[in-house]
Amino acid sequence: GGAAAPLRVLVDMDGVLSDFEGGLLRGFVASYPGEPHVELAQRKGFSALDQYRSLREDLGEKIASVYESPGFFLSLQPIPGATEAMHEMIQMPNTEVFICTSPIRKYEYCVAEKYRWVAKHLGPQFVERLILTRDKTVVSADLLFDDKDTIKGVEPNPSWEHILFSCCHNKHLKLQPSQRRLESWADDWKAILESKRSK
Ligand code: T3P
Repeated sequence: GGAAAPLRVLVDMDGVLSDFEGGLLRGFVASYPGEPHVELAQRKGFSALDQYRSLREDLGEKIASVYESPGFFLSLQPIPGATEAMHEMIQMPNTEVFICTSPIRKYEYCVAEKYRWVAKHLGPQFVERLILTRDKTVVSADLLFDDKDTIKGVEPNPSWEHILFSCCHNKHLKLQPSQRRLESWADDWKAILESKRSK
């Protein structure tokens, strides 16, 4: 047969490459030491905003002030194994890797800091491969690694298979039998890539 088509992989940023939840909790406790907080083991649901708001109404704007602050996105720590996995993935033959991330609605600091974070932790070859979009369903690929449980947009049938990347807020979720997870970057992400290659 002819040459197999390259495999195209999208990797989300917050919760998959960068530790949004860890940085958010640390920033909240530092800024609001007297206020109650949600331990990472108690996080449930993708939106930290919703969980803090339901803990107490006014905590919503306080948690939002943390991730809307200048420096927040740039200061996030890499998820363990993430930078190593990305460097390994981009070297693989017949493999096209992109980072696909959604900026927050208050985009002023977030957008520039996402670029700077990728330059700092992954390098210029990944800055070339950074996609910022609020709608990931219109981006075509074979795979999307993302910690968000439900990824919706204008395209009802996205081309990618969503692999749920485990994170504190989605650990408890029971997946459909057809859905797959990557527990961490120590888990077998290469086997997931291989399972999608055209033979
Ligand atoms: P990403 O697409 O890289 O996962 O919502 C915009 C971005 O901010 C998105 O980035 C996810 C992240 N985010 C959270 O992870 N949790 C939240 O509670 C909020 C408000 C944003």
